[in-house]
Amino acid sequence: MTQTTQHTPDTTARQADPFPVKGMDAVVFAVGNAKQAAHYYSTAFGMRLVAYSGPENGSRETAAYVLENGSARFVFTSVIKPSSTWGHFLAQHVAEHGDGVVDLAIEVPDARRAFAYAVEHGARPVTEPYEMKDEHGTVVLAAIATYGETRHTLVDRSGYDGPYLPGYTAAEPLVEPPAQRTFQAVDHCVGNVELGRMNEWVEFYNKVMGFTNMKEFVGDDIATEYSALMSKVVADGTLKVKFPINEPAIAKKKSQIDEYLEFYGGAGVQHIALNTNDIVQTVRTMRAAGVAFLDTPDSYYDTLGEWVGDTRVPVETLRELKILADRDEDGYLLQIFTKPVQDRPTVFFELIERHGSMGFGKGNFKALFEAIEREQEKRGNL
Ligand code: TYF
Ligand code: FE
Repeated sequence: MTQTTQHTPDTTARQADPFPVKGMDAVVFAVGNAKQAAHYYSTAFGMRLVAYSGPENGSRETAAYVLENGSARFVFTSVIKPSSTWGHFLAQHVAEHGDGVVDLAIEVPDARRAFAYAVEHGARPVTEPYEMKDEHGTVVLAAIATYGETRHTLVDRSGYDGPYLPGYTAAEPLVEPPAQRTFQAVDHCVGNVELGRMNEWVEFYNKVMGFTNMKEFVGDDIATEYSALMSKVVADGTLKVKFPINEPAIAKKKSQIDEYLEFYGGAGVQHIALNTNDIVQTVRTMRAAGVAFLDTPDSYYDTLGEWVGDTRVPVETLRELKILADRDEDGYLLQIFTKPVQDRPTVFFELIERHGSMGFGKGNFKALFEAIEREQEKRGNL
């Protein structure tokens, strides 16, 4: 196997971080119907609406709903009537890609410096640094392009204490949030890129953001044997922002990455992983609310105990809920994947409960990719 089991970044000089980040600021989705998306992520994912922008508070072109769960922040935005460049971009994005992620916004201590560094190191500028102000203070924003039509907005909100950004007003949760929080942070955000372009995008993050490679990856041999994809992970020096990048591999079957690229209409965000402290309760809550997760065969659980050892959750509970488990020298993790959350076989979510392990579940890649292939087959795309 080309996968190694060390998860510390390959960095030698950690003292002078050229591109300091505070963490993910928001995952911004462009969707056909943000009002209904806000409802789904409230009722099915247990998130809470905290801010809103729309015609009622002066935004006549777009509506946007900001939902949070711990430090995880999702923004769902729709076009009401396009007039500006942004409105036309959103309308075209939804037409071409369906519901998807337009922006993986990163919180930084200094957006001007981050933008300048990124552009000097080869990033394509999307939006020059600018300030937004209201009675809550000032936010500095800038944006650079990444794979496909996705962007990274760089956000300095240290001088701001409003509910999200100027232009947004505070909002109340749409429904009573679940008794126990379903998840509390974004663990990683995965991009799918075109065949042969993974290394380019890994180098992009190396150069533009000073991100380093984590040592977990899916290499050539695994790719041709069963995964039909190659994958590498880049992360900032503190591992707060982790971006795996996948590309399709030529294998016996049509790659799940090719299926994504075909239906998304190019490169884009494939999945968002969410940290939970109690994956069992979260999966129960989300399943009860109608969220569909990938299935795992019983045979996986018949042998799981032999290699994964003891985990917080008995194997029989993992089997009941189809939760996957993996262990490395740092500890273990529990994870599960939703099916795609829109009609196109594109964006999905992962729930991950980490106990020491900083990996991505490489011990599950075979079972996981077989489960994804069963779904591809049902869709007639294998
Ligand atoms: O983020 C990861 O690397 C894991 C595994 O299409 C994974 O969640 C990798 C590729 C993929 C689905 C999951
Ligand atoms: Fe993942």
